[in-house]
Amino acid sequence: MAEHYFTEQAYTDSDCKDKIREKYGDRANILVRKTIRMKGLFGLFPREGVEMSGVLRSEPPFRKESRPPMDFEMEKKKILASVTPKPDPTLQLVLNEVRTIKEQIQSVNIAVPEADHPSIIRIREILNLNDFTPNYSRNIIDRIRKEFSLTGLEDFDALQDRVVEWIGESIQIYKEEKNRRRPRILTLVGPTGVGKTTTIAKLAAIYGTGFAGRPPLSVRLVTIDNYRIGGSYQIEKYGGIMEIPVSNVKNHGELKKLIALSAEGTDLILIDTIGKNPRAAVELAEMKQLLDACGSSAEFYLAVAATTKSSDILEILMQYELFGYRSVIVTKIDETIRLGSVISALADRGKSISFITEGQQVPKDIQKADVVRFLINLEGFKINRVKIEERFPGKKTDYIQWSE
Ligand SMILES: Nc1nc2c(ncn2[C@@H]2O[C@H](COP(=O)(O)OP(=O)(O)OP(=O)(O)O)[C@@H](O)[C@H]2O)c(=O)[nH]1
Ligand SMILES: [Mg+2]
Repeated sequence: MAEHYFTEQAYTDSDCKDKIREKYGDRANILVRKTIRMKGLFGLFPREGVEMSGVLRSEPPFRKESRPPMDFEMEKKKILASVTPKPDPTLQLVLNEVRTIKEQIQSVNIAVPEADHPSIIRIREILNLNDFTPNYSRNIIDRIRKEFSLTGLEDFDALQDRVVEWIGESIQIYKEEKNRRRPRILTLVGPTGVGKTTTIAKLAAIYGTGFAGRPPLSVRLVTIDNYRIGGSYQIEKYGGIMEIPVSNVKNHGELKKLIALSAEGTDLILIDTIGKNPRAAVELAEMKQLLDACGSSAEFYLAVAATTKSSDILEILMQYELFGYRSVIVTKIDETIRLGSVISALADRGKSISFITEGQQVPKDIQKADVVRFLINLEGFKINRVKIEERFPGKKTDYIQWSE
């Protein structure tokens, strides 16, 4: 947009403004006003006057329909004349002033990033060390900026205690709902190799064998793994050792029949499924169709390995949504020191955690999910265990609650 500059002088402000309006109409934008000495009558008796300078906004573009015929050569000349600097010293001065004003306006509009306090830098480093997602870390840092004063930031221990607390608050623990229906049906779904079968075996041992002084429940194991050679072998072996019956079903009808037959005398049916690539949407839908035979009271849990990177976890959480899973079982916690990715991904999607598994041993390496367990595993923070145990008291309840 071509711009012109103007400078006008008069004895008074209003005269000067009138002059400008008369000459340039609404296009004039006065930017600078100066008091000057003006020559009086016959060049004698100088008196005070004003000088106003500014820019002329270019004419509003013509609307297409009302555009008058134009002499393009004339227009071109006019535009060229308007952009060619004139060797006028006053104009040069005005130009300089306009430039200064422009710079001032820009410096106000562009937010200069404030230098971070060393405590904030340190917290950011610790969050990175734990593989928290950039989005999760940004939220924490924003919250620090909002809630901590400069003096507050000086006390690093207090700051990190607070950050650990916020992380703890972002971990949702699954609240077991009391279930009167028997048999209770628990189905584990999830990607390949995350530890579904091992987890099913751990749960079967805990509930079905009177583990840790618990009265044994009547448990039945079910596998739908007929596609892979030896697919059902692993779970059948576990069942054999624990003396827990294992059924191998091939389709929707067989599963439905089995559940109907177990209606009497069975407390818990644990269903092991086949690991699926979360991108294999058709296969997931077929498996879902088979598992629909469990009925609407069946509880689905999604197993996710703690070693998975956060963007993959987000995709898994989404692709398995069709199973309507209640909660997530985080497996292989023992295989990573960076729990940030799983914490951030689950927090991002608002998913709760029901169990964690922390090793290959059946049934020892499974725990009911607990915030403290995640927090004490964080790297780089000095964890005040007494404080966090007070803040996040783990429920010392049974793994699965049964109402009497
Ligand atoms: N370190 C560690 N290894 C585990 C854990 N849970 C399972 N594993 C191991 O992970 C491997 C795969 O476990 P599976 O239980 O067969 O996994 P899956 O999800 O049933 O696998 P698919 O049926 O092939 O999808 C085995 O070697 C298990 O011993 C755990 O919590 N920690
Ligand atoms: Mg398996």
